[in-house]
Order: sequence, then structure tokens, then C-alpha cells
Amino acid sequence: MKSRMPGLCWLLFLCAAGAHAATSEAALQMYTRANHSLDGEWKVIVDPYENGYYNYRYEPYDQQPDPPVGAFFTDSKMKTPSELIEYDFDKAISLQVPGDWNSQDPKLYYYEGSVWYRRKFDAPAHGASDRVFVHFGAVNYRADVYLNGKKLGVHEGGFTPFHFEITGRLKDKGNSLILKVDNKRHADAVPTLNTDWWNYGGITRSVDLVVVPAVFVRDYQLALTSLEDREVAGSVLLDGAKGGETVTLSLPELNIRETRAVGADGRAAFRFRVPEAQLWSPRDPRLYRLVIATADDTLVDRVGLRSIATRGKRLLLNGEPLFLRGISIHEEYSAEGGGRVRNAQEAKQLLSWAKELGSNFVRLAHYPHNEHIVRLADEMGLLVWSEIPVYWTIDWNNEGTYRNAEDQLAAMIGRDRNRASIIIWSLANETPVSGARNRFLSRLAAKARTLDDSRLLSAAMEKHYRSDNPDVAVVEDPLADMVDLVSFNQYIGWYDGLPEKAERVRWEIPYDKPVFVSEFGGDARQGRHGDANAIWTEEYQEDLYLKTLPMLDRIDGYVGVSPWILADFRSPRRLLTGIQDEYNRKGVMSEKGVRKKAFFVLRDYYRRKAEGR
Ligand code: GCB
Repeated sequence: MKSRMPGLCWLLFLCAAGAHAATSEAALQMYTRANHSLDGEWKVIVDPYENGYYNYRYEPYDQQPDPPVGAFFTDSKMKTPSELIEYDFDKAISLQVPGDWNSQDPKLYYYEGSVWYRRKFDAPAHGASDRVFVHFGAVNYRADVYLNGKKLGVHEGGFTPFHFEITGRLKDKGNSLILKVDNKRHADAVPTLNTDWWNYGGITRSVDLVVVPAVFVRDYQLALTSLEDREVAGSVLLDGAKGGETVTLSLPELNIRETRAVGADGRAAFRFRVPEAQLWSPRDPRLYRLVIATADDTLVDRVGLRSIATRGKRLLLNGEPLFLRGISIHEEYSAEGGGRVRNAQEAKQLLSWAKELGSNFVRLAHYPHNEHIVRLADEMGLLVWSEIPVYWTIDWNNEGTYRNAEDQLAAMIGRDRNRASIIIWSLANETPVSGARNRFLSRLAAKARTLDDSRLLSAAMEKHYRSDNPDVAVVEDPLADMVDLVSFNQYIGWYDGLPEKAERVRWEIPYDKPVFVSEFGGDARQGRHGDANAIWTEEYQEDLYLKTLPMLDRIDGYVGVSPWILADFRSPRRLLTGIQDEYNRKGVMSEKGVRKKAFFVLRDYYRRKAEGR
């Protein structure tokens, strides 16, 4: 299968056309900046045959030196009464950005394919030497981006941010920003064809213009590097710098003010001590104001300082043993008709439900969630597991697939590595052991460690049973050697026997590392009641929780759990009419937020854990 990543010719073409592949590695710290939002109504044309992109010989219009008016990205209008133009954005329907298209229009409920989005805007106020970027929080899955008829570039990967510099490309009035958004699934993509969640298409996160001075603070990184010495280290990256420019980093509440000159690469390194700092923790999520200033630019953020480490089978937060009272969450909020989370309020609702359960930890499955969620986790004192969608059966031998996964990993880390809440980067979920998979994931693990060595690495692995004893479950996987936390999903009582089985299974996990149970659960249709042995009832799910939790407590090195899952979520694999109705029903709440019986079992368990029982 041909790689979905841009090949050499494609890149050459883009360069020749003055376009670039989207930059995602060096994050633009968007959340910290005053920006010009392009959220709201966008005109859209649903184009299943990609008629606006290919001519009738199936040749892409954007590879022609002079694309015809029929190419949708030219955003053309009739100039003479007889001119044939078979589209008109001004007359087209609208969709809201951010938002998935499937939840916004009943005709698009099942749609997977291409949709053209157009937004007209006037140039934001900017000085002659200022620079302008257009930033996308996430577009699922592939975005071909055009400004005023010219291609800016392409981005693949549905859950990570990307941006283009558009300095000098704006008109004062009436700019036309057009995206062809395509969420068709591909065997060699990340994720691949098969997932247990709905493939929501669209511009699912915010779009912003950001105006910055010629030399600006592009990125920074700051972390507590020594708990004993209360030492903080990090770096600042100036974009547009020649070398020698000064940058000042302050934490006013801690009386820190450090000035450095950047090198020729625009970077300055910082290292200082914060003896009075209160460390960030779920109990006390203390954040400090951070100001990074240059001659022309100021970036303001809020950061927490904390350490996370393992020692043998123990997990330590700020040097203290930690138990993760977790819950898995999909980035979906259906209570008010939505699909993908659209704003900070919806993100907050999900995290508030997790708090109500007594959680101190959320597993954000199975892809990087929106930035509101991780920012709120910092504020609300929830620890976070963040992962990339290397899920099930990725095309392990395909170099393009690897590059794609690595790009998503880098973009996730680039956006979020200053969030104290995030303690774990996860590389993969339930991937089948093979040589090719092990090589793929070991490259990814090495990359993650070069990008951020201040956090733990993990991956959701699987278990098997000992061939000589079916009551002994074993977690053994070459991936366990590459990560810091041995995590695995298990479904005793659902896909694997009845809940009673949990009472007799013993666990062998031969690693001197902490053990985390990243999933367990079973389906219940909220409001369906019956005996504990009747599948799909709340009582069955409750019983499964009641039997599973004591089993987990018997695992040597057990440091936490994130049951599957907070709320029911849409999945094309769940087709049982009257019960599933295209939802995975393993939520401890319905998709509307109604608590099921298992919710209270888990809440009681977490109360006991919080009290150290
Ligand atoms: C799993 C997957 C998760 C599924 C879940 C299920 O192991 O990691 O994505 O949704 O099982 O419900 O089957």
C-alpha cells in the first residue's frame, strides 16, 4: 500500500508552489496568546467524489499551474451570465467550527469522505514587520489548506494541532480560507481502518489567526528536574532570532527572574532553584504565573511544578507513593447532542464527572484530546495519561505510517509538555506482538524520550493465560521492557468468561515496574435492570465491578486503574438494536450523563482508596 504521507514528488511540488507541509513539531503556544478566532459558521460543500479537487481524468487541480474555476479552492464566482461554475460557497450550507460534521446535520450522521470548508475574513490588524499564522487545533483526518486560491499545505492526523505562516499572503479584506477535509479511513493511516469509536469528521477544534512580532517566543519547556534540590530546568525558543537576543523568564510568585541570550538556533537554556515552590498535586494543584518576555513579545502561562518517578514497583508523585484512581474518557460529549467535545464547558463537564467519581487520574483515550481538557486537568488537579492512536493493527512495516505516528507523538508532546497534570505518554493500545510491531514501538519510545524525558512512558498491553494453568494470567510483552509502567487491558467477566472468573484468576507480571490496569469493564444499557447474571443490565455491570476490583487489589505492584469507560460513546462496531444502538455501553454513565449502578461501586472503591483502605 502506498504511503499516505507526502512523498518526495509531492513535497517538491508543494515547495515549487510555495506551499509547505504543515508544521506541528515546534508548537506555537496558541493557548497563551491573544488571537483572532475564525470559529463560528463556515460554508461547506459535501463532496463525496472530490469533484472540486479532481478533474474528470482524476487529475488533482492543485497540481496544475493555473487551476480552473472548477477547482473549489479557487472559490470562484460567475463573472458572465453564461459562465459555467458548478458550485457556490455563498449559497452552500453552513456548519459550526469547532465541531464534527456527523453530529451537526442528520444527512452527515454516517458520512465519511470529503467536505470543503470556507471561511471569509479580513486581515487582523498587524504592523508592517509583524508575522501572521493560521493555526488549527485539529482537523480529522486529512486537511488540504488553501488561502486565496493558493495551497498552504497538507496535514494528516486527526487530533493534533498544526499551523502555517501566512505573513504577506493576506489581503486587507475578503480573504478566503478553504480546507478540503477528508476523513476516509486507510489501512496505512494512524489510526487504521478499524477502531471502536466513531470516526468523526471535520474541523473539530478551533481555528485562529495569530499575529506576532518578527522575533517571537515560539515555544518553551519547563519542568522540575530535581525534587531534592527543587531545581527547575528548561528552554525557550525564539522564532526569527539571529542569536544574541535576550529573553527573560519570570515566575513572579517565586521571585524568579532570569535573563539569557539566545544562541544562533534561537534557544536559551534555563536552570534555577525554587526552594519555596509548592509542588503541584491533585490535592493541591498549585499553578504559578510564568512570563517569558523578549524586547517585542510576551508570553504568559500558568505552570505547575512536580516530579513523577517510579522506584521498583512503586509510583511516586513528588516522592510520595501514588495510587491512580482513574477513569478512561473518550473525547465525546453527547449530553447536548454533540459528538466531539466543542468547548471548555463540555471538557469541564467530563472532568467534573471524573471528580465526582473520586478520580485523581484520567486516561484520555485513544488519541490526544483537546487542549481545554489538559489545561482544565492542570487547574482541577487531575493527573493525565495522554496517548496517540496507534491502536490495534497499524501497518507496522510501512515507513510512512511510522512517520505519521511519530509526527502525532511529537505534536502531542509539543503541545502539552508543560502541563503538570500529564504524567504518562502512552504509545499504543492493544497492539499484537510481532517483530515489526516491536521495532516500530521501540523507535517511537526512543523518540518520546528524546522529546520529553521528564515523564513516564507506557502503552496498554494485553494478557494471556499460562498454558499449564488457565487460572494464571500473565502480562509478558517485549513492549514492557521499553516503558516505565506496565499497563494492560483485561476484560474478565465480559469478553473473557463470567465475572466469577475474577475470583479465581491470579496474576504473574514479571517486571520490577509498577502495574497499571488501563481498562476493564462490561456493557450495560442504562435503565435496563435484571439479575446480576443477565448480560446488558446495570446489575451485571455492577457485579462485574464488584468482582473485578478485589482481583486487581491482589496484583503485585498494582498502582491504579482506569476502568473502561466514563460515558457510553458512539461506535460503528456496536450494532445490537435496542441495547447498543451504535453505542459502546461500557460507560459507568450513559452518553447523556445518567449514572449507572457501577458508577457508585467505583466511587465507593475510590473513597476507600483515598482513605488508604
Ligand atoms: C478495548 C479497547 C477499547 C474498546 C474496548 C471495548 O480493549 O481498548 O478501545 O472500546 O476494549 O469496549 O471492547
